[in-house]
Amino acid sequence: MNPNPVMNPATAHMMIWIILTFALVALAIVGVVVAGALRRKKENPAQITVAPAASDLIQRETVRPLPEPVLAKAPARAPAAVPAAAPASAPASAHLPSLEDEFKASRTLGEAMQNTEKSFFGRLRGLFQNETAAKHFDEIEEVLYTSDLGPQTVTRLMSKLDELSRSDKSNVQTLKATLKDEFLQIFDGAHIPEPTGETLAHLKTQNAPSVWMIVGVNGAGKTTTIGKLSAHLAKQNKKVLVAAGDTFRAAAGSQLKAWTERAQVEFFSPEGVTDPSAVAYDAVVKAKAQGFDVVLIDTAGRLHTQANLMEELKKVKRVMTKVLPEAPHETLIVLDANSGQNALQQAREFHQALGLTGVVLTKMDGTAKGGVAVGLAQELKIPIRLIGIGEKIGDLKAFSAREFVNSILGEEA
Ligand SMILES: Nc1nc2c(ncn2[C@@H]2O[C@H](COP(=O)(O)OP(=O)(O)O)[C@@H](O)[C@H]2O)c(=O)[nH]1
Ligand SMILES: [Mg+2]
Repeated sequence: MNPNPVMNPATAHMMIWIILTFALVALAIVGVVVAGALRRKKENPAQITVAPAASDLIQRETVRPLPEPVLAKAPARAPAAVPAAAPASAPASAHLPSLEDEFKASRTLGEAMQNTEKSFFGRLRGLFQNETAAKHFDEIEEVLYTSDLGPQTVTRLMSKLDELSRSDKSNVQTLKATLKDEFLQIFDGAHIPEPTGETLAHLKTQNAPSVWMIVGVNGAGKTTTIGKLSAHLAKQNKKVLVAAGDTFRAAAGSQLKAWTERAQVEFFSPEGVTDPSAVAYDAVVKAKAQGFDVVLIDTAGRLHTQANLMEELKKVKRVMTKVLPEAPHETLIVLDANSGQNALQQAREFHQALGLTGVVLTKMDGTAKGGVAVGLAQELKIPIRLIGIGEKIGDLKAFSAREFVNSILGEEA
């Protein structure tokens, strides 16, 4: 008789096989499902990383490089991270020198012009450094005629040299002294006083507010100059308002804002106002009401046509007189020293339309030209007030005719 009344051994064996088979099939199904799910995750990670992808996008937007080339450079871009009240140890500002250091590190005109050996100045300097006299007269003549001084200036200088006696013409020191004297007289004729002390010279800051309108073609250096100028004025404890009057180019406002943050002065760009005259008008109203010392007004350098630009600028100038009859106290044209005789032409046109009170000559560092400084004084009698000698905030100097002439001729100041 079978001791197990429930199941005989053959049936039990079969049952075990059936259970094992089911378990294997179940395992296989689970395996296929898991593998499928893993593959889907791999192909489409966004399904499982929605939040990081969004924050990534925001971050990318924040660090997108600003469109203006100048903003890619240290002085203009970094200020956003350096608010006036930032602690000195703020890590974002660690790579930026302090304004004080930048001012201290800025060069003299002579140093900035060291790299201009091939320029008109460099060639003239070279002639006077080498005292083998005899053929000097001809060489000077050649250098002058191939310079960007402009024909009127060259004629004036040459006729002065021609007056010299035969022996004087072969004396390097006499030639040099004669040219020096004539250059200085040309600058005197344009009423360019020598700067005194630390101030950026002879610009009208005695009215409160003093309104300075900055004009010139695109790329000449208007916005950069305003940035440098505002820092200089702030250093002299002037309360400065910078108005974003170049409403034509989208990037112009942000470039200017970055400079004002670096210079730690107030930026004025009313939301949604696209008319530059309205910006200028409102800026002067604000400056008057809030006791600002100086208002700097940036302007567009190009509109649809040159005639449009001039009309627009005339209007900007006109509307300000409704708030302050004598405004703008200075209308300064910014000219790129590299543009040679074109700079003279630009100055002529702007002067005719706006009545300029002075010139800011930029990029004197490393220019192969620069003789235009003399041409401006000789032909237009517009005083050169400031010179730009680099892209740093301290690279703006009061123009000194004496220093300029000395560096042309390779003399110590
Ligand atoms: N080397 C040098 N570059 C300058 C000087 N002034 C301006 N720049 C550069 O000239 C370019 C145009 O300047 P920007 O101020 O935007 O000109 P804007 O169009 O007249 O406002 C920028 O890349 C500036 O960094 C200067 O004195 N020296
Ligand atoms: Mg600009």
